[in-house]
Amino acid sequence: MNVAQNLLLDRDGAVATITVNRPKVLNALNTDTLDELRRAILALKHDDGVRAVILTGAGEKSFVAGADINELAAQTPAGGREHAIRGQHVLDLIENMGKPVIAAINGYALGGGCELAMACTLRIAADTAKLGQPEINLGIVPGYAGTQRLARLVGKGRALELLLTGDQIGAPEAHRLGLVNRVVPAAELMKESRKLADALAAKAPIAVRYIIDAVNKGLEIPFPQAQVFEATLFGLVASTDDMREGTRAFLEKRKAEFRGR
Ligand code: CO8
Repeated sequence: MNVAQNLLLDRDGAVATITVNRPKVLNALNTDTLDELRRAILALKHDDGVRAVILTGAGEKSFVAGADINELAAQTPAGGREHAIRGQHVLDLIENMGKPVIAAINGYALGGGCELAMACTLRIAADTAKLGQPEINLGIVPGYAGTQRLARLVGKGRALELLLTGDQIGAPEAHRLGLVNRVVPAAELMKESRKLADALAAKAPIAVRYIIDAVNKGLEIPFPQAQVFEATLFGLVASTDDMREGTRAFLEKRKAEFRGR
């Protein structure tokens, strides 16, 4: 289904797939694409039938090769700040949509593309993928929170090396650094992403949402408060049918059927 000019949206059961569809410019994110992405994520967030999302790029060459440099080249200081804030907002929505979003990195994930992948819950890379933050080579800094998410994902020293050299790294190196969760043969990327999405879609949706929340929010507040936050979420899940179903299914030696209630 075509939901927008620059995105494809496919829905199969509980799994939705968003494909950034500007292959002629290696799926670079222009303002319209970011806005379409924002609307698609909000729609999927509020659709109870969707339990996991896969995000990928059209074609075999690129996931997303960054923000659209045509737009960046014409940017004013005030416009640049607004553009960065708008992009950060969209990536925040992805990170905190409360459902697992799997980045299926099918090629270049550079600059804003790497930032987009980092905002996803999990990252599976094709063995042919290349990742990096090349902004420094354009005389700019990342603007979609790449300096922040990269340092949190791979540590300060490794993040500074990638950010300051602007070097592209291959999928195996990205895996070694912890920048991607898994590397698979390119031909199996979508199959493996779907397998993982199906597995996550079968989990208890409220518990999934709380785990994502606990990790995302917990990392930004002092540890003792984060523990209280976790304990509160633990108490909240005790009110769900899914908790009763999950524990009963274990005791009855059967597979749990979670309903998100
Ligand atoms: N923006 C616009 N067009 C692009 C982009 C891009 N990011 N990347 C590639 N393209 C276009 C090329 O211009 C080319 O167009 P054309 O066919 O009209 O010449 C087409 O895509 C194919 O690209 P190449 O011919 O360059 O393909 P190659 O295989 O030779 O090279 C590369 C592939 C290495 C990926 C190369 O295209 C490249 O280096 N691209 C730019 C990567 C980059 O620097 N990305 C970071 C951009 S900056 C950014 O993302 C900041 C994010 C935060 C912004 C905050 C808001 C202010």
